[in-house]
Amino acid sequence: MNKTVFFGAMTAAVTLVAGAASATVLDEVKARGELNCGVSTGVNGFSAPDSAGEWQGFDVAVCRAVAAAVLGDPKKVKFVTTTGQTRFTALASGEIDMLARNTTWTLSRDADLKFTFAGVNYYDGQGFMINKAMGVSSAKELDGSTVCIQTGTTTELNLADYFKANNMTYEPVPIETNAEAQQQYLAGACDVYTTDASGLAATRATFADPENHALLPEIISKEPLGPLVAHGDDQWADIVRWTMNALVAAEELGITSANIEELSKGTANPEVDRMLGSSEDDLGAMFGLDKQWAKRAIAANGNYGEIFAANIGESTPIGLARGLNALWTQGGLQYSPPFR
Ligand SMILES: N[C@@H](CCC(=O)N[C@@H](CS)C(=O)NCC(=O)O)C(=O)O
Repeated sequence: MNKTVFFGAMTAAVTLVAGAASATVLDEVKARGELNCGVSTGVNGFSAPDSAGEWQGFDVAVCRAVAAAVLGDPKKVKFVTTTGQTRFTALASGEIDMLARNTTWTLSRDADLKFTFAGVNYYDGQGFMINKAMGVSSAKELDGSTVCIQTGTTTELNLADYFKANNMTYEPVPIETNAEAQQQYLAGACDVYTTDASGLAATRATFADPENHALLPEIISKEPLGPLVAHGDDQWADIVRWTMNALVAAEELGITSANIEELSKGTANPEVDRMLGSSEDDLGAMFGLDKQWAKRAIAANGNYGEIFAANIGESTPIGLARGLNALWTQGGLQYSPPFR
């Protein structure tokens, strides 16, 4: 074999192997016709089935936006329930294409477990809930208490750090799901329930007597929560990241579910036109989607602010203020890089 033929054959072989190994997540999702999205087993307002069995919530909306962008239909999602313990195996094994379940972005989840966080859809921190009858007004008074705590979480680790740093002890009551935590806490099996403050607010909102339970003022950690995908497929990570960015950018640019149809006919704002697919630029083609991907993602549940207000905002029983999750233009941290 002469040199040229040999190298030609080598190149062909390498291309073949690379081709076989590179069925992308996007290809798989399209071929399946459904997005496998990992959610929690149930946190009111974030991800839980409604009375008709339809999944609803702030995290569920991220799954639906991605399905709308990729498959053209926000309903083409299979919701796969995961616990704090099972969520990472489900993602690493490919059982789910993405995880959208109040998961904190940490160094070890990134570098050791090998996941890519697509961004932060809720800036949170860990808090404590107690029954007011306990007569405690600060976490510093919790020495010797029993604490319900979900396993496989950052919550467990922060709790240990906080009590150690404050020279206090506690008795953990390990639990698997939020429903179990709620049950145990209400039954008095633990004095305190600790988790992300948003989760505490969501849980308390389902109690028959929310007024008898207090969230203590201390927030003991940073819990930047967001959706994640497995390492190894940057195109897929980009799609999830930019779908999230589209929701935030839409709020900043004033694109809402009410006006998106009208705006997508063309506006005086070139960035809006690029996002909604009415300009010459084809951003979607850069990661294997069409020109209307972002329009569909936004139309699925509205912009970030609409999703927040409808599921967990101040007019819902959960009653969360925007706080750190306000847009950067309103003093918060929600900020999308430019669409260009
Ligand atoms: N953000 C923390 C904690 C997340 C967590 O497990 N939260 C609980 C309490 S809100 C939860 O989602 N439970 C829902 C379930 O058990 O399905 C982490 O990533 O480790």
